[in-house]
Amino acid sequence: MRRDLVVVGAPTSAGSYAPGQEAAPSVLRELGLIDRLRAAGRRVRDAGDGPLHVWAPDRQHPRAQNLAAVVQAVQAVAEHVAGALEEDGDVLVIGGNCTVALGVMAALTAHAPDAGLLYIDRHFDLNTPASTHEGALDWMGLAHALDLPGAAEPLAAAFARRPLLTPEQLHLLGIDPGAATPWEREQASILGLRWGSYTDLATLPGAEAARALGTLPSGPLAVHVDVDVLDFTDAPLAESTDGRNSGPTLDALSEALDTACRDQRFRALSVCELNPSRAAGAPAVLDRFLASLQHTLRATP
Ligand SMILES: [Mn+2]
Repeated sequence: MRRDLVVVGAPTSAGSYAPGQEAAPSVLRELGLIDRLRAAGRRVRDAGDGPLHVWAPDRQHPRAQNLAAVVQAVQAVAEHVAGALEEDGDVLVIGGNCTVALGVMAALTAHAPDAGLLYIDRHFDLNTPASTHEGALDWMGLAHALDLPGAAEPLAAAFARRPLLTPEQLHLLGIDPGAATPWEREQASILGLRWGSYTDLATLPGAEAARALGTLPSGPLAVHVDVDVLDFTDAPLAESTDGRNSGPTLDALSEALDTACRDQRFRALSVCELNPSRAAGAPAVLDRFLASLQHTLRATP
């Protein structure tokens, strides 16, 4: 019997390049997210949403835009997830920006310090306000979790643990090294980060997930998905359109998630960077995505 499932929304695009991702929790709920998870046999509690933050340009802090709102959002996620873990639930977090993974890990490591994170993303998210001029914190999350040089103080110090994570607690899948900045490639190498590529995730999704799970610690497991890992032609869901004709299809990603989220250590899944307006011309993809979540989080083997 699987644990009860607590659903949390993190409707924030504060760390984005533009608005959109803040709408994902409400759009997925409207499309029947909670009922579909219940139909999958889970007992589900909808814990509601954290604070709503819609991206706006931050001209006072151009290289770390909307930092205070990003911190507030991740701290709200941490509180929600801590509450769910206290009642012995599994958690589904619908973002929002990829920074919400920090909130999940803050709660999970407070619960058990040897928690692990499987981070599925086309990007390393190892940038800092010093390494990129773009100022969008949504691809700087892991840099702050690892407290890299140049990290923004309020985000690196947002939780009781600092650094929030060590490299041994992490395994990344779906990475496009060609989309990484030179700083990110250098840091991944210095830290000895374990990662797999978007091509391997596309062709061997189950094996890639199993390989990653084998390297992660024995404590509770969080799985994080940036939907930008998906082939945008197959599944136009992400803020970033970098994935056109590359990366896993939604079916392939589902196979990886099925392996990861059915691991004995599994406690939390976060789904981020989903911009529902990307699917405006192909709305059936949102339904396919919900079907994938329903399958991944189902109660029965
Ligand atoms: Mn990404």
